[in-house]
Amino acid sequence: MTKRFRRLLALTLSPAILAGLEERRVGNIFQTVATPGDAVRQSAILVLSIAAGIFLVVATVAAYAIFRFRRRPGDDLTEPPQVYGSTQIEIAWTVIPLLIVFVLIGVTARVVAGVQDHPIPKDAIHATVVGHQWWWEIRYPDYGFTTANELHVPVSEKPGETPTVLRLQSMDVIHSFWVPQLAGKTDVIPNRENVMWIDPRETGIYFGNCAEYCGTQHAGMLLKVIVHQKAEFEAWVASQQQVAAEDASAAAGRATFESLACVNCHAIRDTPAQAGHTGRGKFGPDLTHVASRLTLASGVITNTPEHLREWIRDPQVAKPGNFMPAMQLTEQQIKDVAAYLETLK
Ligand code: HEC
Ligand SMILES: [Cu+2]
Repeated sequence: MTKRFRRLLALTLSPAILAGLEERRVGNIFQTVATPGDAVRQSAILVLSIAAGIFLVVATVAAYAIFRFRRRPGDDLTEPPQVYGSTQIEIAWTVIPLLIVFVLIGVTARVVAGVQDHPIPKDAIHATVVGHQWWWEIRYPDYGFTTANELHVPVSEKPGETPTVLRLQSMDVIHSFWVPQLAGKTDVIPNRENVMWIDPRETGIYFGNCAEYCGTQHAGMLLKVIVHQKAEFEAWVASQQQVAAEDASAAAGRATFESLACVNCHAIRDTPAQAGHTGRGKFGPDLTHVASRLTLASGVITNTPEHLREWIRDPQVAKPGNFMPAMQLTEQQIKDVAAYLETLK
């Protein structure tokens, strides 16, 4: 089975079917572990049950009619009597669906308002998630660092205890932020900031996707939410706030990186490759701690030394159409630059 097909399955099927395939939490909207996700699950179940009820009634009546009034041998084949107009039936099939629709509107509006107006405690964590074609920039304004594609948050033992508030922005086209086990989709729209929040109650890694078609690599715009115990989250924040210690063996790679156009698109904090006011170093993911990430290229490849070298050699192989060009480096340059990036833990 191809990786992409498996990914698609993982997003649509239940974990039982997938158990042998992938050791990870799949994006199943029926296994929610956060307050907004729970609300979405409950309303989804209500809508599904109403739809199932309607289906049962219609299918039963149709099956009865088909069976009861089927053609039998010896039937005379002229048209049967035609009956026109019944005020009662017409009122019934107008009023009943209207009532059902109003119930659904009411329930949905209540869920949306409940999630939107939920009080957010003062010590909530704040992150800004910026959709780019085709990766996620993740800024922690209160902590002063930027990362990519993997959103780290603390666990909430009690509902809403330490929620993370997400400010969603787009650099280019419309994207949509969706982590099915945590919350409903929220669109990520240029020139607008949508706000949502999550309060996962179980530690672990939750998978998400861009859920609004945004171009060639839309399906390669995966994201992970990594939920830590509180102390672990604080340790992660502290390590991201530091910069990696300079490593003498990486000097050649660092010099190569800084001499190439890499720095026009990528920032590395506290080095000459710092993000500039002109937008320099902001087009691609911040690489200050690139070696600490689980994946590269928005979940498309795992972060191994070999994948990193292949990525630098030609990013178009793993993720065709993405906006990082093959930089035509020599094998030695690739080795050096990759070795340098590997030190950025
Ligand atoms: C024209 C801008 C541009 C240049 C120049 C560029 N990159 Fe990139 N790079 C990107 C973009 C955009 C991405 C994100 C691709 C995606 O996931 O769709 C990326 C992704 C990466 C990643 C993966 C980061 C992650 O966390 O997923 C690495 C590593 C990387 N680039 C290294 C380099 C190196 C090394 C150079 C120089 C040899 C370089 N880049 C040159 C734009 C650029
Ligand atoms: Cu998309």
